[in-house]
Amino acid sequence: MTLRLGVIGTGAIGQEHIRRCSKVLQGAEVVAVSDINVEGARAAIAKLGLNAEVYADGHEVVKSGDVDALLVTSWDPTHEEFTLAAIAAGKPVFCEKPLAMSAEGCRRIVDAEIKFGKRLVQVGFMRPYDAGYVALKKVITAGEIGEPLMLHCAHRNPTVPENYTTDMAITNTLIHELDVLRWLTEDDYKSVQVVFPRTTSKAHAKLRDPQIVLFETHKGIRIDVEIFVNCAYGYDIQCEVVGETGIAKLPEPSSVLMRKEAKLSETILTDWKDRFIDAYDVELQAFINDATAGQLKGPSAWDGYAASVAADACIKAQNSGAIEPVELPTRPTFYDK
Ligand code: NAD
Ligand code: NAI
Ligand code: ISE
Repeated sequence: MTLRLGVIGTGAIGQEHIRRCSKVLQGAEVVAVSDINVEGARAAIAKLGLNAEVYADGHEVVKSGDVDALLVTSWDPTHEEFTLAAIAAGKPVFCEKPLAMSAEGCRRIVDAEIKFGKRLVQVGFMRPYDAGYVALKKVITAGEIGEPLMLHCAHRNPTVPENYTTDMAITNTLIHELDVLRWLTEDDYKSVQVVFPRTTSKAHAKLRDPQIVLFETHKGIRIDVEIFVNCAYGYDIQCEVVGETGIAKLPEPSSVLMRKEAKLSETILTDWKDRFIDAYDVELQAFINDATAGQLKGPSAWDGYAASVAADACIKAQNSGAIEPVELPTRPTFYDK
């Protein structure tokens, strides 16, 4: 059976996901697309030689009788609306991160999904599908460095557009760490503080960059994450776990070591599309397989909610300068594995 996909949002990642679902992965075809920029949507499918229907309104994609499942790849503030519409239509939905702009919005999705009675939502947290993070978790779980005590992480982008604001460093960027570090440590956040170093001259007026986010978890692990989205030199994701008996570090993406012009060098990637290209393939193939089988298993609406509960506390901490509690309610049994 071929899963017929409708894609809402044909920007950067929408085009990437349309390409991989049509040309790389098995078991799916893109039959409908939509974007508020209708010409952009048309160009996106023409570029790939696809014969998908183009709709002016994402809700038409959700309702279309030709569409079995949805990919929501539009701007962050639109995710909640389209995910709720997919649940109301009883269709599986892969929603890019963040699931919604606040914990409250994510909770509405969780409640709607529970009311429907079956998992319909997978959130686009791809790092748990990345071979490097999987290898790192294996080392920790095997007890090779003892119990984790501290994590030092960095999320660096070379540059961001002018509409990127200080809170988006949390909701749009740190949200990946907020999810993957829960998964990696099998722990939840207890409190958070945000401190601002000297701001880079490369940041636009509405952005304080870089930021350092400091967490304590329930087990007492201390985590520092540097978010630096105008770092200029590349797209660089770092994660170092300090344990009782050793240190484990996220592997660097492989690259050729060059000796040239009196320099020893390796290339650093500059684009998120390339850094996690394999992980996106694996996460979406899993979504296609699981949606076809009628049982989603990837990052859930609850994971999206848990990340947003922490994100809300981070934004509060950005504004207060104080240590803010992170209060995650008990997970409903509906989300037990
Ligand atoms: P983008 O701006 O390039 O593309 C977004 C597209 O959505 C635009 O074409 C826009 O016109 C369209 N859009 C906005 N509102 C819409 C609506 N209501 N209906 C239909 N289309 C709508 O952005 P992007 O870089 O592709 O990011 C899209 C989403 O993907 C964001 O939520 C972002 O957080 C997420 N993302 C995730 C990753 C990741 O690593 N997991 C990477 C990039 C982007
Ligand atoms: P983008 O700006 O390139 O694309 C967003 C698209 O959504 C645009 O084409 C825009 O026209 C469209 N759009 C906005 N509102 C819409 C609406 N109401 N209806 C239909 N289309 C609408 O942004 P990008 O980088 O593709 O990001 C899109 C989403 O993907 C974001 O939520 C972002 O957080 C997420 N993302 C995830 C990544 C990941 O690694 N998982 C990486 C990059 C983005
Ligand atoms: C983007 O939306 C992503 O999700 C990327 O993975 C992240 O590195 C970047 O900061 C976001 O803007």
